[in-house]
Parts: sequence; C-alpha cells; structure tokens
Amino acid sequence: MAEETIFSKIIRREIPADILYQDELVTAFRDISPKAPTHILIVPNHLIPTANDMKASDEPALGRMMTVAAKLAAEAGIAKDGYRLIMNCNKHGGQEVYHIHIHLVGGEPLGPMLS
Ligand code: DGP
Repeated sequence: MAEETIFSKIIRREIPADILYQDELVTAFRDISPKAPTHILIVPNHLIPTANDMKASDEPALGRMMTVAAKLAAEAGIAKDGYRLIMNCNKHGGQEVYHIHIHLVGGEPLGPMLS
C-alpha cells in the first residue's frame, strides 16, 4: 500500500492550499513554489504514486486531469500564448511528491524544455 503524501491532505482540505478546482475525480491547486506566473498542480483525488503506477482503471481521472488543465489555462488567460503541461516521474524525472500531478506552467515564455 503506497504512503499518502501531503497532497492527500490538501485534497481532503485538512491543510490549506489555494484550490482552484475540485470535483469527484481531481483537484487543482496553486504550487507552493511557483516557477512561472501561472503554476498550478492538477492531481487525481485517489493516490497514484508515479506515472509507472497508472492503470486502465485510472483513465477517467487521468483524462479529467488533462481537460481540467486546459480549462484552467483558459481561465488563467494563458491558452492563446501557450503553456506547458509536465508530469515528472521518479528520481531522474525530478519527482518530489509521490502522488502524480500535472504541472500547468505558463504566463511567460518558458524557453527550451530541457534547459
Ligand atoms: P514534483 O517535483 O513534480 O514532484 O513537484 C512537486 C511540486 O509540489 C513542487 O513544485 C512543489 C509542490 N508542493 C510541494 N509541497 C506542496 C504543498 O504543501 N502545497 C503546495 N501547494 N504545493 C506543494
């Protein structure tokens, strides 16, 4: 059984976060340490530790994460100029919190992806 992370507490509203969206499948909140003017994390409400753990049964939540990312990008006013959606996996991918999340990052030119 995978260990819960701080994100489960945010989802259950046990600790504060700037939650922008929540439904029965996913939650989106502002990153505590933003790397760009818009930096939002979109997470499944149930724990999936890494991208390696994604299963077919997770597809409703995974799909919802993507459509919510697009909706929040539009609401943030960054859709036309563009943005980046990122999911880090494990140590080499730079994952720090082991509850998968999409980073929605934008609001300024972001430069080459791997710089
Ligand atoms: P990653 O390296 O992909 O696992 O990114 C984890 C992100 O989570 C990182 O950008 C900082 C953010 N983060 C970590 N702890 C908290 C927290 O308690 N609240 C919020 N809002 N964001 C957090």
